Amino acid sequence: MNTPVSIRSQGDIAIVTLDNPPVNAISAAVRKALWQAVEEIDADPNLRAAILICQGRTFIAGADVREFGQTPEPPHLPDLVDHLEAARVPWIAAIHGTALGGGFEIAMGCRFRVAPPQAKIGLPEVTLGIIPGASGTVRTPRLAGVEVAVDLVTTGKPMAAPKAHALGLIDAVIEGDLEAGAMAFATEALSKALPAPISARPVSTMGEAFWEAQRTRAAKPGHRAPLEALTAIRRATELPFAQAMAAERESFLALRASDEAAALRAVFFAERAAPRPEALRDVTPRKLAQVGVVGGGTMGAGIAAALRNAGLPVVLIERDADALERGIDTLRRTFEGAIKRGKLTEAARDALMAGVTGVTDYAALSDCDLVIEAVFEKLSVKREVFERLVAQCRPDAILATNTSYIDPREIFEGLPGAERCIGLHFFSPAQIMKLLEIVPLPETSTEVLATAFALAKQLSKVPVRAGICEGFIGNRILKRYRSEAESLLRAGVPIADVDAAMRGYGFRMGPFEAQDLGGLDIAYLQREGARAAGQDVPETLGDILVGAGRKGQKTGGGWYDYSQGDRSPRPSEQVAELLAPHLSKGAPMAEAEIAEHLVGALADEGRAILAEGIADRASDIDLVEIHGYGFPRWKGGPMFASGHRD
Ligand code: T1G
Ligand code: NAD
Repeated sequence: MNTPVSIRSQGDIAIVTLDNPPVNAISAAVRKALWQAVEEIDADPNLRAAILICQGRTFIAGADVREFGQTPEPPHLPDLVDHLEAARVPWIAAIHGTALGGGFEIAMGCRFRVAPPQAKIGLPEVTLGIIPGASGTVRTPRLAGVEVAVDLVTTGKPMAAPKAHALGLIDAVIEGDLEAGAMAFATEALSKALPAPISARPVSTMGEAFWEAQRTRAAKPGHRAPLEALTAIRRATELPFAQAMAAERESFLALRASDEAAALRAVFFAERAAPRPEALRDVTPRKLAQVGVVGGGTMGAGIAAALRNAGLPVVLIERDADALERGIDTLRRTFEGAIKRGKLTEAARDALMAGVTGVTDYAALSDCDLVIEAVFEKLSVKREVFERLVAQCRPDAILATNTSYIDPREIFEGLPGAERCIGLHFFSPAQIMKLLEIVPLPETSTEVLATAFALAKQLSKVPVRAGICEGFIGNRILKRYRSEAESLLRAGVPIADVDAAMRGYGFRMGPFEAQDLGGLDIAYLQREGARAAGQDVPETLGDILVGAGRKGQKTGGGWYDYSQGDRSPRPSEQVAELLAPHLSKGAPMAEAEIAEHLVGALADEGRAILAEGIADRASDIDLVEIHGYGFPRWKGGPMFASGHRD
């Protein structure tokens, strides 16, 4: 029979190798095989220790997410972890890649954990809407203390091996060959008294103030898992081990069947399907050795930073020396921000900047494989840029525009080589936001399209194909969202109630607060442009505010008033007066009803977008909303939340 586990021995140490591609997820077959391995090794009196090591790109990535909808088959994971811990011989987990969720729980069933410096450990269950279900909330505080456990379990963020070592989560960081290092560690460990199994170690209790502070920090509206995780850790500090385990299991099983877990699983799989559209399966993307960026403003500098972070050399071109200096400065400030947040060293910043060539002469773009244009949002400016690009770039170089609204067919119209032209719509700040809308022209070749998807993967972005329409997928839905939010105001719902309702739903900001932050003038200018072009665009409430000079926080007020240096919104008397003639006196609306109304509008527009073929799948629309517009991930996106599944 084909088993995912093989055992060999070296002297008195067994080496147990798990091989279950692609990520050694713990399926029922893996649980059975590991259980069996414990028994076999215990039955061999010549063996004194066992090393658990994995094949492939990573140690165990956790429970098999694909089995979550099914009835779990024995042996159950918590029992397997106990079985490992109670084995006659001590086990040593040799962790490469990532030990996540059930993978780290198995490692905690082992008496020791060792890992190379690049490895990571983590308990990401909350990101799947569940809590650890095999002692993560109960063993972690016994292993490394309550604070460390709370951090790992409630944020779900992975932790690098050196930090995990410093905090006591792993026992040694191994340089060089992992198996050889683990063997040496095992031999040394066998010469000393063994530490107590984790379940037998003491755990400290924390006061009410600690738990209260943690609840406040971890709470996210409508997201149960982080608070349940906190409760489970608290129980682990107050109840005996076995009782805490039983309670953890109960909570885990209840959450596994919850709406938020279903939503987060759907997003998990949608994100992994997105970079590989079925239609491009057999198309080989082109290699990109050098990328040009035209325009070093907000977007151009951000795009250049994203490209550099992925290791691509960049040629940044601006219209004159002054603008170039500003662009290079913006780019450098982006990296300074990362240094301040402790994410980048100064040496790394210097290396990133050294890979940027700033120019004002288009001839410098002649070697680029791809050029991304991010100049002013004006058709004539963009057309002029592309005329120069066509003259200076290689005839096969891919030419991309970052336009938000302009029809890319108009931008490229009449230029030779439309098969190499494409829209690449990044979001601001481009080095941080995960979404990339990929907008092919009718003529774009599949090779160019596949290269755009491959670039997204290289930049760690979530790519979504969007068809051509005003605003593509995201900004088209945003327009509908804002217009529906205004229609609620017209019906008499107060501005602050709409924002509070959307925050209560899980957005970080409501639609009006978000406009005040980003500025009301951008959408206003876009509407004005459409009006100037003869389109019938009715006056919005936002137009009235811009007309009165209220463009958002940057002008001291938009939908709300702001005091200088303070970003907290205060209801505005001036706004009340300006809008009064346009608002009716309606009955108050409950927050849930407001949210339902607005999410329903997002999904309605999404359905129209699907029907027109602007998006390929409902889950793509959900990814756009989650990664570009702050839709709460645990609600799955507007399509998922409205019951629309692919
Ligand atoms: N189950 C099933 N399939 C998984 C999987 C998992 N846990 N993790 C990844 N895959 C698939 C994925 O769908 C893709 O498949 C392929 O593996 C490569 O993934 C009891 C209940 C490990 C860091 O949340 O974070 O344990 O699309 O493209 O970039 O307490 O995968 O190729 O067919 O992401 O190299 C907790 C999730 C589970 C880990 C590798 N574990 N995985 O990244 O590859 S809950 C997680 C990851 C749990 C216990 C609880 C990453 C990775 P396909 P990839 P990668
Ligand atoms: P911006 O005004 O900050 O930057 C534009 C830059 O282009 C300026 O630095 C300008 O000097 C430069 N430029 C103008 N003409 C040029 C030329 N001929 N050659 C070289 N450089 C030239 O604008 P932005 O916000 O970065 O927007 C750029 C594009 O990205 C627009 O099409 C916009 O719609 C789109 N976009 C913006 C956002 C956003 O949130 N700001 C998001 C997505 C897409």
